Amino acid sequence: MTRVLLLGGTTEASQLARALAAAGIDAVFSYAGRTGAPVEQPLSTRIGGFGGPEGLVRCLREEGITHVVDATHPFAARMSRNAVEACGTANVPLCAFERAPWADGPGDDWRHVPDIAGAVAALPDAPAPVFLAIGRQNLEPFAAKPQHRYLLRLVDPPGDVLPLPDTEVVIARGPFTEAGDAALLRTHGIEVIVAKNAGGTGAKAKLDAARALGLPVILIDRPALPTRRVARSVEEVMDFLAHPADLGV
Ligand code: 3Y8
Ligand code: NAP
Repeated sequence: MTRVLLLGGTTEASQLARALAAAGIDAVFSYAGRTGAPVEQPLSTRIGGFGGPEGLVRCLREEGITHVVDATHPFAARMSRNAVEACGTANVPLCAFERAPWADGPGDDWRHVPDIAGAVAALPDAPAPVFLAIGRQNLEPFAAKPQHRYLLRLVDPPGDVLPLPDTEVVIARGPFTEAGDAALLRTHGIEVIVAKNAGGTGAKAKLDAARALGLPVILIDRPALPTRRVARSVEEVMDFLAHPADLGV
């Protein structure tokens, strides 16, 4: 009997949750518990960490999970690595549901950097208004360049003190629109944007707005992940659920 653990937190995960519910497939949706009020899902939902790979193995066994779909964000690297390890240990088939990275096109002025440190290094030395659109978890390294006025967009109000001296905070939850992001960039006189190469549609608006306004983007590459089966569509995930034995790695 199929019972799926869906590691969520992205647009694709929510899309897949709707498809699994519509197909009447038994599934558990999992959030890390990063935000105060995550979007409701049409599946039974658990919130919080598993307690590392060992905790995930216990969950797989106790919940009788037959398949795991890792639909977490490309930058949720620890979760993805733990899923590969735990599914190997528990011998449970795993498939990632992942969106392709964004690729620059005509009119884009993107500077690709390998990681957060690379993004800090790529920022100019002269003070500038910067839209730091990477969320809340990776702000500390930017304290190395305190001279900039940082516009931050966070899902929830920042409880603790922010590590940057000159910030303006916007509380908003995506998905965002190009018009809305263009207005945000203009209102704050933004001269450079820092973003993760998240892929997908929910965070792309700021890149489209940057192109329209002729602004440079410092784009952070995704962290490397272990080899695992990857699906690029709901149909491919459904095929994995029907035929988990196929390699398709
Ligand atoms: C908790 C669940 C859905 C999922 C929607 C997607 C799109 C909107 C755009 C900007 C970039 C950013 C951030 C972002 C987007 C989607 C998706 C996406 C980027 C929620 C959600 C959870 C999170 C966690 C949160 C992180 C933060 C990152 C904000 C829910 C809303 C910057 C990533 O305060 C914190 O601690 C927030 C942490 C991880 C990155 C960071 O390091 O701070 N997402 N985002 C999930 C959980 O608990 O398991 O609250 O409903 C989901 C979504 N956020 O169902 O429609 O699919 O990517 N999320 C980035 O891309 O750089 C915002 O502002 O332009
Ligand atoms: P991460 O750094 O890869 O994971 C850190 C720990 O958080 C994991 O080891 C695990 O804890 C727990 N965790 C992460 N995702 C989980 C999930 N879906 N269900 C249960 N536990 C989870 O993760 P992150 O980058 O903070 O991302 C957390 C959540 O936000 C994920 O759902 C992700 O899809 C979503 N998200 C992240 C980003 C981003 O930019 N990173 C963007 C959009 C959405 P244990 O070790 O205790 O098991």
